[in-house]
Amino acid sequence: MMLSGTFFCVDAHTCGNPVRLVTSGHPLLRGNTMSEKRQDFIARYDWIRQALMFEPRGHAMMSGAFLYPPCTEGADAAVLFIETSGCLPMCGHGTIGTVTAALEQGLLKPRIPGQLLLDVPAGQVQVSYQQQGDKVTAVTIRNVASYLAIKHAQVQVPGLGEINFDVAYGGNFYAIVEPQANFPGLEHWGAGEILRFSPLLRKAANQAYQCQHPLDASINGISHVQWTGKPKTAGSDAANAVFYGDGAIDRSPCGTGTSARMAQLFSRGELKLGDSFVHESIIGSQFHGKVEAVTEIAGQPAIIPSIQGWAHVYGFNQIRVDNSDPYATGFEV
Ligand code: PYC
Repeated sequence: MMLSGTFFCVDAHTCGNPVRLVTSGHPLLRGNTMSEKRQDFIARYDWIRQALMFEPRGHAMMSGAFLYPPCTEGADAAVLFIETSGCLPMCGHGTIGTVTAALEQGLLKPRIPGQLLLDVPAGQVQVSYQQQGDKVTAVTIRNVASYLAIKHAQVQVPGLGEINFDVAYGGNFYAIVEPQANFPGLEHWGAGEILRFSPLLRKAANQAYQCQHPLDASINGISHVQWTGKPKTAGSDAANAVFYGDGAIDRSPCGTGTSARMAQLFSRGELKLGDSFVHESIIGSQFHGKVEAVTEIAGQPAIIPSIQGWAHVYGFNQIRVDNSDPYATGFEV
């Protein structure tokens, strides 16, 4: 059912990628966990996501969140992520932007200053942040357990040929493509190639391989493609470009993508416990990652990664959705 409504939003960006924190118009969601509430939102309220994320109110990269009361004892709040690609189980740049906007606007009151515990659909994340006056200057997320799900996968991509990749989980499942015969490395590609080949690779990968989170069957399928290459910015260890939705390239280095990449590198011994990993986006913005702990998920080796980044609030938006508008739930081109 499609309804009308007015939504107040704090618009921000995390290292260049948008975060629209919706501060009113929250639907009442069924379920005891954020995973259950996410599924209820998808079943009954997806029109809100479509209206606020797609054109003409949003754009291909648009991404946002709603804050909800916590689902577990001890947590400060819960986050529901909305995006052009759907309702993500976890979003790193989204968490950094949500925390920054919510703290600066007085929408979150941490019980312990400088720290937050957040329920998200993929589990729980610990957040620490720094402030200078009223400005939040940095946010660090201790993310959900991240792991290498499929090693040495291979598909034929029309126009490219055979592409080898790994699939890793960092809150979403990523096909991670490293330089190889038919992919010269990100530094040799432009946005045109990423936008052209990513959906083809994702489709072929999802046809050939199945992935499902061992503890939550509602988290499944390869939703994002991560192309890797050499960095351009001083201090970066590596560069990536993450494709999501139908036509988006993350302008940030992607928090869950960076977590997945760290899990992949850890599994090969290229990162060790305590190592840091500075990841650079397609526009040169950086996330500072670290392997915080080694753990396991259902018997599979995994890591707890952290990602640090910053966000800036740039506007306040009152968005009206009216079901007499033929584009009430937006469109994609
Ligand atoms: O930062 O985790 C992230 C993310 C997911 C999709 C876009 N950004």
